[in-house]
Amino acid sequence: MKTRVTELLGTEVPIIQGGMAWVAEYHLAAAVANAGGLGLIGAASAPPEIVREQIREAKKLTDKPFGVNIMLMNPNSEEVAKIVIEEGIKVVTTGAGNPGKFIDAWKNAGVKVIPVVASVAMAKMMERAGADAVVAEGTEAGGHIGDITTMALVPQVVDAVSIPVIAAGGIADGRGFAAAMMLGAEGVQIGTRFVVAKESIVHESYKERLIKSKDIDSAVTGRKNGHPVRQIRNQLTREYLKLEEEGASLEEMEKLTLGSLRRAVIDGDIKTGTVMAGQIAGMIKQQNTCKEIIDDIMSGAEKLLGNR
Ligand code: TUI
Repeated sequence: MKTRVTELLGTEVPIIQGGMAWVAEYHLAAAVANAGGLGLIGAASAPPEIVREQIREAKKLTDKPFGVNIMLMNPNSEEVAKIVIEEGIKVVTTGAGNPGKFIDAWKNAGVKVIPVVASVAMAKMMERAGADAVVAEGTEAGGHIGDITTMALVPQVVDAVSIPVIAAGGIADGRGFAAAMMLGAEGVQIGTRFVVAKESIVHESYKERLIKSKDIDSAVTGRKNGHPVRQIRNQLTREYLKLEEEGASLEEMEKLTLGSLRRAVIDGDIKTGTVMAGQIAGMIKQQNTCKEIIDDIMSGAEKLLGNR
């Protein structure tokens, strides 16, 4: 399937992988790239030199295009922004903030820039700043989220900008892909289903928790402090939400979340760790390879949409 997104990215299919903190490391990014999508290394809060290493390792595993996701709340994001240029990365996606101050430097270096946005206003601002496409991410997504659902956000962003729109949040199969296309998107970003990919280095306990999860199993922490994060409900979210309710200080809440994503993803502590996942986790029933995931999404979508 060819769209402006496959043209922009040089991929076989218009599917990009979410730039998930701790999860989106080079094995996953290379596996998605080799399967025909856009793999991404999630820089998250990693030290800049680790990001450079990750990029170099991914290059050893694939000759297909892959990108880097820059999490803008990371105080090191300026250094990471330079590293992607030095390493010849062709595509950058950004999350959790406004990448405006980096866009000119990336464009001058020939890097395609795809900010993740959660509102029409942000999408328009990014188009004006020179973005090549936007990911419109609905509140169904895992991790740090906005307020608007994918169903309401995507068509409003499509109407507001001329650059291609990639839909994200709540998409994990061919039906979701086809629905996104019907809303005017020209590609999708998939996170949660790739967490459970066979090539994903995520701890088995985390993957099994997602496979076991139901539609209503996620909770959103941090609504009060302005950093809402969707994750699977567990001991951590119950304690965190109780503190939030009681009006506890940020420091108290940070004690719970310090290192909590690593604890879940690497150590498999799904009780006191942060088990980020989207609302679509309830639909994921098994581990598959990235190639099986992408082929399943595309064949399901093509049955619904016809060959394009
Ligand atoms: O960024 C994400 N998802 C993430 S980042 C992340 S790391 C993290 N860990 C713990 C606490 C908080 C973050 C985990 N998941 N998705 C893309 C996304 N971006 N969703 C929403 C936004 C967003 C929000 C505000 C984009 C722009 C924005 O603009 C605010 C501004 O600066 O104007």
